[in-house]
Amino acid sequence: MKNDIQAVSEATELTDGFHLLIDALKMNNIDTIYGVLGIPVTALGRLWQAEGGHFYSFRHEQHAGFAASIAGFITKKPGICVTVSAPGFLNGLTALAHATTNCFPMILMSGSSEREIVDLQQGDYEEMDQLNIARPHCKAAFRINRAEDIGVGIARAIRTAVSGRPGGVYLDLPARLFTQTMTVEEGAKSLFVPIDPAPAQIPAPDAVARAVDLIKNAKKPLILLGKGAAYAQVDDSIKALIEETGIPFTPMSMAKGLLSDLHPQNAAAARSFVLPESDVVILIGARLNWLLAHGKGKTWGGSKKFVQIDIQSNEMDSNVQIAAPLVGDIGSVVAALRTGLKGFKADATWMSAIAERVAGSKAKLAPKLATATPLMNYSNSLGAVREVLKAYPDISLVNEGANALDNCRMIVDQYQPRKRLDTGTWGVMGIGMGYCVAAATVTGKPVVAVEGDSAFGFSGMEIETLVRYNLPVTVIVMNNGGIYKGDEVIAGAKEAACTLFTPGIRYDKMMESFGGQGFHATTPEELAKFLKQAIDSGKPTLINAVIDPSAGVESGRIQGLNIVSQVGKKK
Ligand code: FYN
Ligand code: ADP
Ligand code: MG
Repeated sequence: MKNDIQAVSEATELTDGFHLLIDALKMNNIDTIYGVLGIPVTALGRLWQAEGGHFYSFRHEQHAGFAASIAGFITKKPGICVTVSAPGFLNGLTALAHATTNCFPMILMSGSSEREIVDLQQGDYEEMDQLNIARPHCKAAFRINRAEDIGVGIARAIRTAVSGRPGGVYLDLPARLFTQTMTVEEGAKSLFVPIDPAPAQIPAPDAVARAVDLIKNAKKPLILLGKGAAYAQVDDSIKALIEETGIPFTPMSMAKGLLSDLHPQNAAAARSFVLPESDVVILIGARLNWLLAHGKGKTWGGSKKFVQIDIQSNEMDSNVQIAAPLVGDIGSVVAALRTGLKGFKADATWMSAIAERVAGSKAKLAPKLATATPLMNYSNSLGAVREVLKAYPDISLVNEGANALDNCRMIVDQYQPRKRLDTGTWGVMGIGMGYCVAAATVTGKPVVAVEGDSAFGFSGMEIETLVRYNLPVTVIVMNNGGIYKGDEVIAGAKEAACTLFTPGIRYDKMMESFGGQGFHATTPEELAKFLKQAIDSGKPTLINAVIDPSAGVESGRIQGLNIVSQVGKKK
């Protein structure tokens, strides 16, 4: 019996949907697919690999999807995720929605069943109207029905994902498409590469003048860097704007490292001082959403004027009035601002007041990081991690959890752009192992994941994927035995408290059973030693870091969002 590969290569004059799809992706400089295979896309994976493409195969589609989403963030090229129909598609859809919400370019390609049967609801194998289900969760959803449309379908998907505000695109691939044939010559003619898929968007000169005027008259200007600024890959130009003007900056979580956290103008350690105290805030690729208290309230203090740089025009005024909207791509807008602000220097007394607060916060934090406790807590364990990672400025740090997330963001410094990869706009748990696979394969550099034990559980099975591809990933599970805390007792509960896991789990043994390295760390010294050893070995490793079950606080630093019942509470 001939397999698909032999059959097609013998019929040299014909090509088919499988091959056209592969050719279209390759000519667009896409070399990696993340996915889970099965009906009707298995042969696509086989052919892709046979033709030299990378295929990273996962145990669950959601993690393949998260991998694709973060690959998009790191590279500015759409990350590609391939799934089977109905359930596989739905599993991937969470990641597509996540990519869209976070403004990461990604394309989810799912095989789908026969439309004639699906549309009449006649009960096909994995019957589902995938195209319509995907629509609200992405920038655009397309279906390619004919082999001759594959070229235009891929071009449209790529342009949609990367142009303007980046986001997720769904591409529906009916099973029948893959086996449709065309002559090789016609097929080649039908494929093309989109010209300038993410065109520059130059800001209007009067908009720039308005912003320059506002900034020049500010007494206490502040630059707020969001993950859009990190995504834009104009690191040098943003750094120059900050250094030339002397304006202090504070990064949002995934913008940490765009300028080193140790940069003298970094105001992150004085966040609760600079946000209310500043008078003009320049948002670069950051939205005034929940993570920024919607630009109002006590987080921001009294009157404030915002300059906002964003490629999406209707992001302006989403929460409060924007005094100087700068609609355009960050590269073009920052260049225009630098020209307009030439010679301007922010008041040095403002910067020195901030520097004093920063030094104070750091001095307050330092002893907590170095104080030993009978069982590790978040401060001393992450203090140890911070010290080790100083020697590895180019590792990617994946981070999720509640306390594990908030403490790691505060304690562990970042030195290079796009190296901190975390839960993002949704605060989603489950990004962990998918992000690790993508970060390792895209950068070719080591990855360290700091994972809450609850967060790790969402993607834990994917450590087999890390082992299978022998990726240089070290996963630290901050094991306190529960969600938030591991010692909760609920009076009157029939079962163990609903926030608890089995006490004393050995996640390191799980890694060993798959063939990776496992370590069990009970002190900051052990954690530091194993972490260094793991990174240097380049082998997939899991460190089970035993954290005091009573350490941690409800919902980390966003307690205010975790509402509690007031019924029966004493006034
Ligand atoms: C920061 N800080 C520091 C330092 N860096 N102190 C000392 N040294 C250093 N290097 C201080 C900073 O000034 C803050 O203190 C505090 O540490 C926290 O800093 P952060 O993280 O910048 O500020 P904050 O208020 O926590 O940030 C708000 C936030 C962020 C909403 C943007 O918390 C965030 O990204 N949250 C995501 C949460 C999430 O998604 N969780 C997942 C779901 S968990 P003060 O200045 O004193 O305030 C489900 O339960
Ligand atoms: P954070 O969560 O770090 O604050 P957000 O995800 O809220 O960041 O905001 C990122 C913003 O960056 C989005 O509004 C998006 O439209 C914008 N953006 C992304 N890429 C670019 C770019 N190249 N030029 C301009 N704006 C961009
Ligand atoms: Mg926990």
